[in-house]
Amino acid sequence: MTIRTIPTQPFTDQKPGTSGLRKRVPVFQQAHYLENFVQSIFDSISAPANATLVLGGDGRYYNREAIQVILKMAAANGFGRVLVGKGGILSTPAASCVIRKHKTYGGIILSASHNPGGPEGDFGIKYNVTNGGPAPEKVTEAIFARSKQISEYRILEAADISLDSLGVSDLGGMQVEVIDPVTDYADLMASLFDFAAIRDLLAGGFRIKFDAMHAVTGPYAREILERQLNAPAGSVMNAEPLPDFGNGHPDPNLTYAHELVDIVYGENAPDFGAASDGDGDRNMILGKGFFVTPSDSLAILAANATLVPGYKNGLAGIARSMPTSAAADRVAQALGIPCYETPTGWKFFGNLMDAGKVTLCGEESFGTGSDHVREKDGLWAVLFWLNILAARKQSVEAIVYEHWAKYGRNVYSRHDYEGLPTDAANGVMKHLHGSFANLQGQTLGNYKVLFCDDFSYIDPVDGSISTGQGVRIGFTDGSRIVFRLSGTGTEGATLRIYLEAFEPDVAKHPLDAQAALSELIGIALQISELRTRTGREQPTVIT
Ligand code: G16
Repeated sequence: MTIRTIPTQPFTDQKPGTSGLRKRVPVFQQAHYLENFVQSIFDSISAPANATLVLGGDGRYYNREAIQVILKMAAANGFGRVLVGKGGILSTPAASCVIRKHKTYGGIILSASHNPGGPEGDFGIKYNVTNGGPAPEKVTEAIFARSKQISEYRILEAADISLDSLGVSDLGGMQVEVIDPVTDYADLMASLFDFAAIRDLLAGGFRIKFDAMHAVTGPYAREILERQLNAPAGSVMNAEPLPDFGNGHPDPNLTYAHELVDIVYGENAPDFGAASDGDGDRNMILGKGFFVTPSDSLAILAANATLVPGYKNGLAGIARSMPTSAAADRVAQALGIPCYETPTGWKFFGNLMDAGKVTLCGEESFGTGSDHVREKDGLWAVLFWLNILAARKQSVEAIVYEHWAKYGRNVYSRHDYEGLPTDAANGVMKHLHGSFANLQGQTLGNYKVLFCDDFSYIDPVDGSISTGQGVRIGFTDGSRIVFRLSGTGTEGATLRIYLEAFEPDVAKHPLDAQAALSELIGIALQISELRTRTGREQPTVIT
């Protein structure tokens, strides 16, 4: 087998976004595109000779082809061993778990998360570092810088490796070990949660429905929920991972997980519903005809953490992304523990977890996790909820209402305007930046502006600074509007408006979030001039 050095030209668009490089499949299929980015990773991470890598993805279209390329490039770049999930499958949290458990140098995860797949869909690649978490900005910036200068890459000339049976094979002197993608992860879950109590809950007739959305969590959910916890067969739906996710959009929210939503809001609904996304790191939690916002979910997990064996000694602290509601802050205050506010992106939680400053982290974008791995973790959140439900023996809805009665409710919603012309979306953000001075102190209907700024963050562990992380308009009563451009889309621009108001009065708590936020929604549209600037009348997705 010979190592070939292939001359190449840089691509200018290989800047990783919120979570790795995400592009349409045809972009990745261009000659040298994937190879350039992989070589840029290898050139930037200073891996020692014979280091071990983890490799796997969410099974989407182009996963298998990309894995073969990356294996041959890893062999040509001096790696000693690669642990690859059988069939090329590893969920994002499972990859993080494997990196940590086997103490590998890092890992490459192939996924465009919740974005659709298929020949015309999205593909993605990201590098995770030794702690199992997404590469921090200094690493992704180095990879991007390298991608703009690259002139050659190295690849082994060899036949493809079989990914479909467990075992070790040799690839030009590098060991390729095909591992079961579920075992290490399932073992970790069993070590954190009271499986016996959850088994009793399910044996007692508590019915669950988990929608894997034809994405990567199918095999994980079947093993853990149906085999280990004895949930009846069929409790996991859409369990076969498919390269195009069954033509679906594997994003666990009320719009895209409508098949599950119809079930839990329908007749004879199960007691608990949940869904996960393309790569298994996101989660949506539902009760019977009841939606738990991700922000509330984080707060409720934190408030009930000591009911769960893995967290019985309490939490060191909580972290949430800036646009996530302050519901978790109220719990942290009551528990007397710190709560950190970070920019959007799981990579910002890694330092806080490594330094032992936080145990639980969460984001409004359907992400929740803890220091058990360094990624958000969809099935972990589902098991956490099931453990709480088993311990409290109440419905999801009752637990949420009790929580609101105790802490007050941060009424919350996010309105997404997807696929906007990039110029128009940038124009909205520029207009908002230009309005700061004018908005300051202004009264808008029942609201008075207390502050407006563009969020920036100083990492308390390494002092790194991240600016331009979202426009915040704060009002004197604690309400808030946040505007941000998504960093994960691949077509045009997605503008997100995050709306939050606080309602302490328990008597008003059954209120509908959209109705309660209607005045703030109107203010957001007015001050951003979104409708006139983009020509869009309605958001594409409301969560
Ligand atoms: C990624 C990041 C998350 C982030 C989310 C949304 O999630 O890991 O931290 O909250 O994107 O980002 P944006 O608002 O920029 O689209 P995932 O599940 O796509 O990997």
